[in-house]
Amino acid sequence: MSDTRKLIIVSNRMPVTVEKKKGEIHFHQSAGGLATGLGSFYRSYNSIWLGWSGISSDRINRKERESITTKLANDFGSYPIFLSKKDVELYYRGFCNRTIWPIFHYFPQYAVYDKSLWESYKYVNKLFSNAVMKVAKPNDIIWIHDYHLMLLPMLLRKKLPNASIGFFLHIPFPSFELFRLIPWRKEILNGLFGADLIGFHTYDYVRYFLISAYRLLGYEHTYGQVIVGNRVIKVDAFPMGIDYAKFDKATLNPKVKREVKNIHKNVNDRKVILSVDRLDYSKGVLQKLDAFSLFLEKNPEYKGKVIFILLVVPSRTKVEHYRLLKRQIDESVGEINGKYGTLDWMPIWYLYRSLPFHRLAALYSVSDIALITSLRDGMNLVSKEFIATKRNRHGVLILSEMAGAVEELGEAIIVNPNNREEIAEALEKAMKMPIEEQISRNKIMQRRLQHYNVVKWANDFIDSLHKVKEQEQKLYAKVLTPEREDKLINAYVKSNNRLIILDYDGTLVPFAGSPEEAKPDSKLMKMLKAIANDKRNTLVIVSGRKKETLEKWFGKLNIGLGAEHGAWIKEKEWDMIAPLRNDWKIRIRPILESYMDRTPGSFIEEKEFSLVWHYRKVNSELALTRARELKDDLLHLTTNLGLNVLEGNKVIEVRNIGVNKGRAVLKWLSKKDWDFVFAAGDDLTDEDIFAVLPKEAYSIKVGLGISQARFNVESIKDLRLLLKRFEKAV
Ligand code: ADQ
Repeated sequence: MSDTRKLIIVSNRMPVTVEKKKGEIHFHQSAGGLATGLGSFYRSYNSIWLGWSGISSDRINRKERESITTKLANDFGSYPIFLSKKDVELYYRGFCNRTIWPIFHYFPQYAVYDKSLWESYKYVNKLFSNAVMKVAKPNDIIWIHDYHLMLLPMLLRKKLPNASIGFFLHIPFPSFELFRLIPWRKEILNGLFGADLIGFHTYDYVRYFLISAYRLLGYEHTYGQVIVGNRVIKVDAFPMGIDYAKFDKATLNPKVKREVKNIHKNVNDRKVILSVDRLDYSKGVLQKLDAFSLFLEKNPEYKGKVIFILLVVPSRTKVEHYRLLKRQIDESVGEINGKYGTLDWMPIWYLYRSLPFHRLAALYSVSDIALITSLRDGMNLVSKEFIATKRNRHGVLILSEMAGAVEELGEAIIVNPNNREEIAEALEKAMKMPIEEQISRNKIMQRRLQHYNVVKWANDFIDSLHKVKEQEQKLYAKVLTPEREDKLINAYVKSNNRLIILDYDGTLVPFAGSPEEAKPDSKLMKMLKAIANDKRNTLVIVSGRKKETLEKWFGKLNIGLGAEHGAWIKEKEWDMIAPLRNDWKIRIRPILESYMDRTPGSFIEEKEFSLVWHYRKVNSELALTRARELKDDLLHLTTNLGLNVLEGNKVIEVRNIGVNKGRAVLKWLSKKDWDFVFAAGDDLTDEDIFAVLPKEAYSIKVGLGISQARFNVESIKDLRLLLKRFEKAV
């Protein structure tokens, strides 16, 4: 990084674990996907890592606390957060692992919803926020990891409005139907939206998240970009990679070589199936044991010729479902070994412990098959590590279609973890797969993994974070600041021939459906009247509404009107902009009607020269799908009929080509030599106005977002305050 900003990484656990044994403090590097993944990356930056030390604060005194902090800062570039036994119980074992983990892994039957756990989650997120604030500078880059800290982005955003904040979720983001079960779902989403960039492993998780954001908070997105107030938030997929070179080269390491020899001695020429997982119900360990048993039953010729190495890493042993699972695994292994084992052959070798790298790599290396049957898995790094260790060598990966890794490892044998027959058949297929085929499949996957390794992943994430910030700055560059507003008012005061063009819905009043709900309030009428009565002003309102509605509302004011997006205009009398046809309606109306019938909450509005399908009140996902389908259906027809299909704010409108607000505005623009031109609008249809204005005109988009307008204001309220100044200026 060329600038002096720090990179602050925040995760539940630091890459170092602190332990107290027999009164002495020990430090050791933690295992686990994240620590392994980021380890190589974060050292290359001017960075600091914040996280829980792993030791409960009740077990250490103040002096120990200080010495731990100093040692971590000096030797590991880390800053510890101390949690009490109670915090760990309620926050970590509680809300994180009894509420979020089961819901996000599609185990709602295991989830508990308990206010005291939620309160603790909020409290610990605040502790993290306080800790970050002790080290952070206003413009630092902060990268927050995983489901333990989903409230942290917003807590930090409130204190550091200019910081670049990224969030990455390592576990799946569930479908809306699951996510909505959590009583505090909105608070969680709001917490995440404090980040500038929200990253997931796969595009599916991105979609699920965006749907939840839309349904729960009403946030819409364009290509994964969400605008909230004056902020731009990007949501995107970054499939986490591994430290490829480390695994690729592992078999050259003498320690690994020795270990490989050892294993070979014990295995003889038997085939080895390997299973590596943390102890977790989401990993489908029981399912693979069951499938292995079925495989032996169906293929008795493999009895005595295959060994299943089951490596299970202890995890969350104090949470009840994990303890139960451990018992079930023990029983299942015992049963299978009891049923099939002989005096000189034990089908399953079961290890329940963590292993040092060289032993894990040796296991990857000697195994013929890796069997991964996660019921849900954010990514699954084990599958990638296995493939990386197999450079130029054979080995077959059997991978669950429920693991995020499947997106990149399509050459593996893909299985549904709930289908025991399919897994048993996959084992058989893997056993029989020709060596050349194994190598050629692996090569394709290796190229991919080598290219998008963990460093590239991390760099990609940070680069995207910078880009979002730049984009936000660009949008912000157009915001009508007080200084710019003063200049505009100055120009207004000095001019004598002013043209003021205003859109109506979404610009002067909030969107509403019926004319009754949307009619102008008395304050607005008073202001428009005052502006119109100034002899130097020509005020025009151009709207998509029918001419009858505009006439009713504004007919008595001394202003120009454009109705139906400019199909009709009124200076003194209403007039058609050009000879227009509407005989096409007979063909288009039945199509819109069929959509209306199948889409509860939608309705059709008929204007003289257009037909509009409104879907504001339709269930949001259905609305998006239907709107897309309808546009596709219409596009085929409308080109031949000389029609245009236009998407407005929750409407799709069909009308004659050549009718648009810009064309109507040209009528007024060409009338005089104006010395002040002003236009304000909010949606796509107003872009046609902005497009025809002279360069020096003051064009304003209400709301942030990409626009041809020169300036943005944040809200209708801001625009009305500005217009109020027109009224007041003399
Ligand atoms: P995990 O659920 O921990 O990670 P995984 O992605 O497989 O799952 O990572 C496990 C890591 O632990 C691997 O790097 C592996 O090498 C290591 N490991 C496994 N067994 C070991 C053993 N016996 N001894 C030592 N090390 C061992 C979470 C999500 C995943 C996501 C990762 C990263 O649940 O879906 O892939 O984060 O984002």
